[in-house]
Amino acid sequence: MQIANDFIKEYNQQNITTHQRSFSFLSDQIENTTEIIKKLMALQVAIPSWALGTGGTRFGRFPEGGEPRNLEEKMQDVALLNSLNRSCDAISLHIPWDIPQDPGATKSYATSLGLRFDAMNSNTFQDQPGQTPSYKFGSLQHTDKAVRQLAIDHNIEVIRQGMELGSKSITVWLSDGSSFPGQLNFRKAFQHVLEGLTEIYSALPDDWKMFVEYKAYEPNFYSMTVGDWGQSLLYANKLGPKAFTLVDLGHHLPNANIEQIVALLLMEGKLGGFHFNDSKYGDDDLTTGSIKPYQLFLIFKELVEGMDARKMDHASGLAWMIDASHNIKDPLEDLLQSVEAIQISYAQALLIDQDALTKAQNDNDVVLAQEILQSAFRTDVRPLVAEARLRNGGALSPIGIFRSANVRKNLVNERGKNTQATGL
Ligand code: PSV
Ligand code: MN
Repeated sequence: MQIANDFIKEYNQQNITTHQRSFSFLSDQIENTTEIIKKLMALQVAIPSWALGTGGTRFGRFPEGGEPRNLEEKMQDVALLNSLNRSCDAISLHIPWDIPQDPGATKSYATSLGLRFDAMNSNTFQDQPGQTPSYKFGSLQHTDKAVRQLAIDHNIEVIRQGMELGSKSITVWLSDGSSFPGQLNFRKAFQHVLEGLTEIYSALPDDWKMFVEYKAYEPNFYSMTVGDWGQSLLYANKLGPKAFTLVDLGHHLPNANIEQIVALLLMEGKLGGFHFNDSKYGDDDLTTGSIKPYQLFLIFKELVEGMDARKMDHASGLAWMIDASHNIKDPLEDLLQSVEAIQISYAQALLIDQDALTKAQNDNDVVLAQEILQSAFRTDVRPLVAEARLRNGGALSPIGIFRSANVRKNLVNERGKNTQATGL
C-alpha cells in the first residue's frame, strides 16, 4: 500500500494555518531558521528491514497483522514511511533474513520506490536450518577453525550481495562472548575475531566501510568479545581506514556517558554510525527519544560540534539508522516517532550557540553553559521539523495521515492478519 500524494497534500492543507502560525512564531525567535531547515531536509535515517514487523519478548508476541511477507513488501513499507516524512529513503538488510532472489530486480524495484540500500548486516548469531558446524559457542571467536571460516565466508557473501544492490557498507555485530567465567580465553577470542575481521575487511571494495558494532551483554552474559567502544575501536584501528565503530544506543552498561563516547570516537575519526533506539534498563529497543530525550539531545550536541570540527557533512558523514523493536505499538507508527525524535534532537542541537558555549567553557561559567544547552533543549522545534517535511513534500503530521488513511487496516486486508516478517 502507498499513500497518494494528493491525500497528503489535502491533509496538509487542513492543518496549514495552525502550522504556519507556530512556525512563524518560532522563526521569529531563532536566527538561522533557513539553514536548520535545509539540514533537516537533508538528513536521512535508514530503516532496518527487521523493524517493520512486531517484535516481542521471550514471553510472547502480539502482532496487529499486515506485516510484510517478503523483501518487496518490506521495501514498500519503508517507501510508505518515506512518503510521509521524506526522511527515510534507505533500507538496511539483514542476511540471511532478506536474501534477494534476483538482486537486479530488487535493486530496480527499490529505485522505483525512491529507496537505496543502506548497510548490509551479517548474521552469525543464529544457526540457519540444518547448519553445521554451530555458532553455539561463538562465530569468529570460535576455537574451531571450521566455525570461524563459516562466519568469514558468510560475511564475505553478505558484502557480495550488498555490492549487487549498491550498498556501500557492512555492519558486523557479533554475539560472540561467554556466559560463564573460565569458558573463554579472552586474548585468544579477541585474536580470532581480529583474524576473521581482517579477512572480511580485505574483501571490502575500496568505497565500502565496515562498521564494528559493540554490545555490553546479551546473548552472552559474562563477557562479550566486542563488548564496548574500546574493544570496537581497537578492532577498527587495527583493521584500517575503512573500519569504524558503530554505536547502538542500547548497547551500553547502565548510565554510560554515551555522548562522551561519541565525542571521542568522532575526534579519532572512527565513529561510523548509529543504531538509534532508547532504553530504560538494557537493550530495550524502545522508540528513540521516548525515555531519555535529553541524552539524545546531548548526543546530537556532540555530533554537530564534532562533525563541524572535522568539516564532515552531517547528512552523509555518518550512517544514521534506527534499530528498534515494537512490542506493543504499530511498528510503522513507532518508526515515524523515532525518526521525528531524531530530527527534534538534531534541530535542538543546531540551535546551540556554539560560540557562547565555548566562551562559557573557557570562563568556567558552569551555570551559563547549562543555560545555553537547556535553552536549546527546551525550545519546541516541532514546527521547524514539520516545515522541513513540508518543504520536502512530506506530511505535516505523519502519524495523523497514517491513521486517517487507515494504513494498518489496509495492510491487514492486503496481506492478512497472521503474516510475519523474517527476523527476530
Ligand atoms: C544486536 O542486538 C543488534 O543491535 C544488532 O544490530 C543486530 O544486527 C540487530 O540488533 C538485529 O538483531
Ligand atoms: Mn544494533
